[in-house]
Amino acid sequence: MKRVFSGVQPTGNIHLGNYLGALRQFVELQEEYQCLYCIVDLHAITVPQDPKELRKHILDVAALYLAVGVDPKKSIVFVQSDVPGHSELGWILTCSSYTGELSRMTQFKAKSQNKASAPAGLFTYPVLMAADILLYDTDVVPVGTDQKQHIELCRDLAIRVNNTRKKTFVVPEGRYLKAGARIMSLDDPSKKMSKSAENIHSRISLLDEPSKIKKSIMKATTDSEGIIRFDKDEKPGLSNLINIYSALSDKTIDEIIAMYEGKGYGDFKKDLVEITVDALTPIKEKFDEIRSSQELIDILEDGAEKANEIAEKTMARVKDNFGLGLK
Ligand code: ATP
Ligand code: LTN
Repeated sequence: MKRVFSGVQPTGNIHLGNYLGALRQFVELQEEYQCLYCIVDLHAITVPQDPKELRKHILDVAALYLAVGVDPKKSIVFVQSDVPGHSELGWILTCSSYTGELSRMTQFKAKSQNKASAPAGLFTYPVLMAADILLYDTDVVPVGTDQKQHIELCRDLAIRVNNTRKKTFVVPEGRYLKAGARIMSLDDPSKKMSKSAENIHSRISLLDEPSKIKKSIMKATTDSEGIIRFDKDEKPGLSNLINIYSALSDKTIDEIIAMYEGKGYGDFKKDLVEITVDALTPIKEKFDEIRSSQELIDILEDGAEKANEIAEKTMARVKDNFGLGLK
């Protein structure tokens, strides 16, 4: 069976962009692949984190994985720092990476902008991500399109090691959804919807109350033309909302445009509120049921054990091919 790996950072505010860009694919893929879904806490500490909050967010993401439909009987769900192989392989791959290629990563450039000096972890972040993926001989990595450059780096590193040593790694492919691959911020459609944006109305978090969802959608930036049509350049705000509508309703963009011919933004937004609330209510209910349960801890412990078993085999092969250790 081919293998899938993906991860989400436990940094709070998991939003509709994370859901439509990544989490929704996780559920689809578990029928056909052996899937590993990780809560990447080592990535989260590339920026300062409060320890208590970090622990809380780890369990939040784990519960959200299950709430959106990840099935622990089919998939391995675990916390990154519970498997030492991630850090170990991260270092080994750091030694096969170049500062030039890491300096070109747009996420690093964005996060270190205007700073005289940036945390080294932010710089090597994509190498740890490559380690996450290569540790499990992953074939497919479902992510949002914002991660494309990181996936390419991971492939480059795998190919580089394979070419300079014995074949060590499986070279993975990224998997990006078309609809919802990039959900934009509701208050500024030139930016991606983000966990860290200050304005809470810039995003819809998966656990938002209906009243908050309504407020954020009704406030969302559109334009003054008043005609419902899809045009990313001229009408980025409305096009983003149409995109969300399409992803949550399984209607095509053309069908949606036809439905709203002659209608105003108010009608469209009201329906979008309803569709969003209907999609998120069952997720929130399941989340509330599982978040404080012992079952959640048991699932993560069991997941770590299974992940470790796979990781240890890869690490033995990697160490052997690099000549590390005694055996
Ligand atoms: P942020 O910038 O919001 O802090 P992130 O990219 O750091 O988010 P992660 O938790 O690491 O967030 O991302 C989890 C997954 O969600 C990744 O696969 C990422 O590609 C995807 N994702 C994040 N933001 C969006 C978005 N606006 N649209 C689509 N997918 C997204
Ligand atoms: N960098 C990703 C999160 C992430 C990831 C991974 C995704 C860390 N390791 C491995 C896929 C595979 C992000 O910020 N979205």
